[in-house]
Amino acid sequence: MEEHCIFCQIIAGQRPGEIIHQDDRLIVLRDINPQAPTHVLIIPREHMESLNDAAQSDEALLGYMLRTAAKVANQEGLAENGYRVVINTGPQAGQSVYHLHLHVLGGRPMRWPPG
Ligand code: DGP
Repeated sequence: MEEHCIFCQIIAGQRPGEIIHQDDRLIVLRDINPQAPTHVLIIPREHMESLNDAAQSDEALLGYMLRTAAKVANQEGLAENGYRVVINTGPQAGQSVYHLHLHVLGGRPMRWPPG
């Protein structure tokens, strides 16, 4: 746990958060500032600053995060119309919380390319 990390604090129960699913490897949290009708975050319990820090030993975890994204999207009723999975990495991509997380967004039409 990183003491000053918002997501580590939520995982540790030191900060409130709407957690809709959790297990031994990750939590699924509703985003506090949703950018779509459904906007959830898939967050590994282990602190890792960004995708850049993922090692070969994290490959199973990364795959599990993606599969969880699909499962949650289905549970949220997004499977038919579609949804988007995003990992912002670094300042130009708009990463604001430096604890790896995956966004799952859906419930409205989306444009490409993203802004
Ligand atoms: P990113 O910009 O890709 O690093 O995404 C960080 C997301 O985390 C952003 O969409 C807002 C969300 N967020 C920041 N602080 C909190 C918080 O305290 N609680 C929750 N639920 N979400 C947060």
